[in-house]
Amino acid sequence: MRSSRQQMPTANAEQVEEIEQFDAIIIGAGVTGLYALYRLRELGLSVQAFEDGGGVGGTWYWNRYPGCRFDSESYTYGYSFSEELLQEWDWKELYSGQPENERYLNYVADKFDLRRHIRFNSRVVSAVFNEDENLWQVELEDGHRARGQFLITAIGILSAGYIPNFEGLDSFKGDWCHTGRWPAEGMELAGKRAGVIGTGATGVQLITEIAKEVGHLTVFQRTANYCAPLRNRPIDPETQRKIKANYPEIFKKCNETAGSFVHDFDRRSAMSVSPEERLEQYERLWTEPGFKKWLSNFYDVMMPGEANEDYAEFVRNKIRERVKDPVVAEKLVPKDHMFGSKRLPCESGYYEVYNQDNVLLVDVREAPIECITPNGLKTTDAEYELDVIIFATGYDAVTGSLNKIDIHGVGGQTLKDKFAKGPRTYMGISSAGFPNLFTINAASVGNFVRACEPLVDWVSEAVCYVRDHGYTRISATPEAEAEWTAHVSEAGAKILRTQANSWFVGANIPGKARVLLTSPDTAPVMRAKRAEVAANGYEGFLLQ
Ligand code: NA7
Repeated sequence: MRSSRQQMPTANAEQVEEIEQFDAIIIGAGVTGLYALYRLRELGLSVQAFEDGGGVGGTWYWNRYPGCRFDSESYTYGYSFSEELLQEWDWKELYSGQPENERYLNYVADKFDLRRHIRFNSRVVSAVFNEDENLWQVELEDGHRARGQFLITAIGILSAGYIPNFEGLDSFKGDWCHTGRWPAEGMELAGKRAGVIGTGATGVQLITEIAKEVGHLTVFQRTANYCAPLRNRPIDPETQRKIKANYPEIFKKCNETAGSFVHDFDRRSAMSVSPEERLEQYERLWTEPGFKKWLSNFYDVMMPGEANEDYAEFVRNKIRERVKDPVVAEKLVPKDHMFGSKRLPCESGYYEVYNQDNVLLVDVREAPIECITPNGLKTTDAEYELDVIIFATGYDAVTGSLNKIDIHGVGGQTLKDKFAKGPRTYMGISSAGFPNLFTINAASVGNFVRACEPLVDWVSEAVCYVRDHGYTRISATPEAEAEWTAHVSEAGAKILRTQANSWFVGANIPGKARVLLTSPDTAPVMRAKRAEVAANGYEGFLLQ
C-alpha cells in the first residue's frame, strides 16, 4: 500500500502544506520499532517511523557509556522472524556489548531495507486524534507533520532519562552527562576526577569500566544493590554452531519462561531441601553465567518469604568476601530491600573496584547530596572536587517517555492527564478514548526482543482485523480498561517487583504515583490472554 499526500490549509490561507499520510506511524526505531516497521510493511501497510536519534537502535543507540552490555544471553536477544538473519549473524560474546548490539540493529535495518521508512533526528512532540477522519496527526519538533490511521509508540520503557533536580548543576565547571545520553564522541575521563551518582544496573556496569582509566573515582551510592557475576566470555565456533542449530529450541524455551529468558526455575522450594543441598545449588549456580543464579534457582527465591531472605544472605556474604575493607563492604551490602525486588545488576569486577586506592564510596543516604558546586558536589558532610559528573540516575519509566509527547485523544483529553495516577490501559496496549493508539512501550516486559516480537505480531494482526472487517477504530472499552487496571494493582501487590522503591513502580521519581508500570503477569500468561482476546473478536475492545 502506498502513502498519500494531503493538501492541508495552513494559517496563511494562501499557502497549502502537503501532509504525507500513512496507514501507520511508529514512534521510535529501536528494537520494537524496527520490528513493527518490518511487520506492518510486510502486511502491505504504508508505514513511517520517526526516530529522535540519528540512527537505529533506541536503547542501544543512546547508551554508549563504557561497560554497557546485555545481561540477557546475546543469542536469546536477536530477532527470531528471519531464519536467514539468525544464520547470518554471529554473536561474538555470551553477553554482547553496546557497540556490537548497535551494529546488529543496523545490520537488521539494512538487510530488510527499513531505513527508507525512518525519518531520523525527528522528535515527535505531539499526536492528536482527528475524530472526523479517524487519523492521528503527529507533529515533530521541527514542525514537520504526518498523518496515520494507526499510531504505535515504540519508545521504550526506559528512555526518558532522569536527572535529580540538584541545585547548582548549571554552575558546574566540569563536564557532565546522563548515561542514557552518552556523547557519541565519548567523555574525556583518562586521569580525571570522576563522580558517579547511582548504582543501579547502569552504574554498576559503568563504574567497573571507568575505574580502569579515571584518575580518581567517587561513587555516590544511595542504595546498595544485589549484584552477581556476569561471567561473560567469547562464543567459540563450536558453541556458535550449536546455537545456530538450536534456535527453535532456544526460542521455545524462552517462550515457556516467566520473563522470556532461557532459564527456568527449579520447581522445588529452597526450604524443601536440606541446608547443605540448598547451599550446594546456590554455589553451583553462582559459577554459572548471567541470570541463571536466580532464574534457574529454587522457584521461591524470587518470591517474598523465607527462601528469598536465605538467598539474599548468601549473596550478601559473596559481596563481603570480595571487598577488603569491612566498613566499605557493609556499605555495599543491601539490607533495606528484598533480593529481586529491584532489577538485579550483573557485574564483571564491580566489587573489586572498591579495593582500588583511587576509589571512594560515599553513602548519600547517610549524608544526602545537597547541591552541585562549580568544583564538584556537596553532601551534608563534605564537598568532593570533581572534573566530571556522571548521572547513572535512571529513568522516568514507561509513562515518562509517553508524557514527553503531547497526546490528545477523543474529546481532546490528554494521555498525560489520564495517566497522572498511573497507566490506565487494557493489557498495557490500549487506552479508552485513544483509538488506534498502541502503547507497545507500556506492554513489554522481560527479555526484550522475546517479549516485543509477539506483542508486535498481535498489534499487527489487530490492525489487519480492523481494516479487513471494515472498521476504522479500535480502542479498549472503559470496562476492560478498569478491570485490567484493577488487576495490575491487585496482582501487582503480591509480586516481588512492587516491594521496593524502584522504577518498576515509579518510586524513583519524586511525586510520581506509585503504581506497577508493567504487567504483573508472566509472558506466557500475557500471550495467552492476548490470543484469547483476539480469538474472541477482540473482546474488551471497542470496534467502530
Ligand atoms: P536505576 O536502576 O533506576 O538506578 C538509578 C540509580 O540512581 C539508583 O542507584 C538510585 O538510587 C540512584 N539515584 C536516583 N536518584 C538519586 C538521587 N537523587 N540521589 C542519589 N542517587 C540517586 O537505573 P539504571 O539506569 O541503573 O537501570 C535502569 C534499567 O536499565 C535497569 O533496570 C535495567 O533493566 C536496564 P536508589 O536505588 O533509588 O536509592
